[in-house]
Amino acid sequence: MLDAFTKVVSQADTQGQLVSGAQIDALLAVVKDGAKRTDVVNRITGSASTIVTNAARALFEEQPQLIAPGGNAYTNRRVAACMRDMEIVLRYVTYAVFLGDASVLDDRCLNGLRETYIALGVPTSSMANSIVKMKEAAIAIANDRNNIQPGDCSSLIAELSSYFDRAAAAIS
Ligand code: PEB
Repeated sequence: MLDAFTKVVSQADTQGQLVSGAQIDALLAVVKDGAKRTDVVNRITGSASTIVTNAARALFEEQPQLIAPGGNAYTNRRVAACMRDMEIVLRYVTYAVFLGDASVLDDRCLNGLRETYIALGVPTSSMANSIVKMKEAAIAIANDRNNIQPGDCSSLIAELSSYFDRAAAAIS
């Protein structure tokens, strides 16, 4: 599991090079945005169950066949498994945002997940769709203009968005 700093060091080490000025500038930006980063994590964490519940509701409204007899999320047990999976993905996205690096998301959540879903008969495009829905909700909460101090959060929100996209792409 890497963070933005360990990643730069491990890449430099593999190449036997010093950490460059450009890399230091990029990491300085991570430090300067540290409060924003932790705030984004805190907001998503605090609203995690709302994000998951609303995304699941929207998914099942759009694709009612999933919860109808024969659907992969039919029966309460499977709906619960489905919402648990969504929460797991959301949790790993918050870890990635916290660290400023996707490796924890890749290694501990996404690695082999698509194959697992195929084996289980979980429709991967629907699962990816649920992640996109969580992405929209999470961004709305993290970037709520009525609730944050004025400032530029665009690069952090783009980074947040990229972790959701990465998760959706890995399974679809
Ligand atoms: C991945 N999901 C399921 C299982 C596993 C995962 C390993 C099988 C074992 C179990 O049920 O617990 N586990 C999950 C994950 C990690 C992990 C992400 C990461 C570290 O360890 N079905 C749908 C929807 C979708 C869904 C599209 C949006 O129709 C999910 C939710 N996942 C779903 C369902 C099951 C499941 C299991 C319904 C249960 C399938 C079954 O038991 O038949």
